Amino acid sequence: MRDAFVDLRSDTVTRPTPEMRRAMAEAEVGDDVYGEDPTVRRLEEAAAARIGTEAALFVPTGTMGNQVAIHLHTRPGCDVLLEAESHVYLYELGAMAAWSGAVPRILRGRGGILDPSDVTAAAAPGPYYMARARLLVLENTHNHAGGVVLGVAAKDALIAAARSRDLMVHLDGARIFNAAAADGAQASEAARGFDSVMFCLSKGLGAPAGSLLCGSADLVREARVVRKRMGGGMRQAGILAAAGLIALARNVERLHEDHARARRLAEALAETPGFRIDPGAVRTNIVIAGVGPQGAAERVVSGLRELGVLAGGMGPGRIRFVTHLDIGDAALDRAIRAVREVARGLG
Ligand code: TLP
Repeated sequence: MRDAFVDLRSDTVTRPTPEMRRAMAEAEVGDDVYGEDPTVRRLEEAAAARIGTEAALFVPTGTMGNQVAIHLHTRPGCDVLLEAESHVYLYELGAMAAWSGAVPRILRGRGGILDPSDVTAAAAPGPYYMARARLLVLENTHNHAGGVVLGVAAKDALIAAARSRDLMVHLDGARIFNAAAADGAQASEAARGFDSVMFCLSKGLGAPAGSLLCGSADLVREARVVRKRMGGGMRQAGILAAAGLIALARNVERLHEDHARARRLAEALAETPGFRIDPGAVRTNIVIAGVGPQGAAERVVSGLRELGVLAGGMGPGRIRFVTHLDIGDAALDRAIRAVREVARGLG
């Protein structure tokens, strides 16, 4: 039934490929809480190799990966610096406060990218009775800003600013492979310098579930304890890890195809009356267009749905389209036709 739709709400909506399903069916498994699942081990090793860290830990979701890291890098009562529209702040339901007693201190970036001088200013040493930041969290690509890429040089400058104030640095790299592909870099370069990096298998890489928290062997040893405490100790998780291994092996090098389709969609939107977007700014698989006037976003989303195309509302006056493994050229053409038809109705 859902196959009747062109689903551009998120890259999380992909279904496992036949190859993934076969691998899942045949996966060698064991109890991962006892450290006995060979497929999970293989996935963790493959992830650490890709990201360039000593070790990695398989976690059920990106949110859990971020929160395990935040828990390890903070103490109750300390501040965490993060961008105002970051996923950790907007979509993780105050988890850093709930799990770790940490307090978010939001900094406003430009198009999702923080200015290093804002980091140094926010974490300037003060008297003992003033709020103290311990951690900086960055996001690459930046989802809410429209799949914005934090380039390697800008990332290095932010990490240097954080180090100058003795901050730890975590990367929400849910879409780090999209960022690296668009930047012409390796994921390990995009990941270099962080104390911990989380990336998701369940987004552009097309796996049904799962994320990895990557870092030093010591960090991952501690992370395993926190994951269990948060209820994330999965048992025969090799069933999921098997799909993740296929995702890493097959679906990293193809991400530029999603980016090209996203750009094509952005160009079509730019030419359609009623939509506002700079297609040149679309470098990865997320396309966020402005629509006006007030209330138009909901009308566009429901109009598209009637034409068999699913997009996501992103706050007042903004719509998000995300390309992914299950969106080929024909599906994209259908989405573009639907956008044009809905725009005619907006008048
Ligand atoms: N993003 C989802 C929604 O929650 C918005 C999506 O459809 O894009 N970091 C980033 C940058 C994310 O975009 C997401 C999910 C996560 C973390 C959380 O991953 P999960 O959903 O696995 O907890």
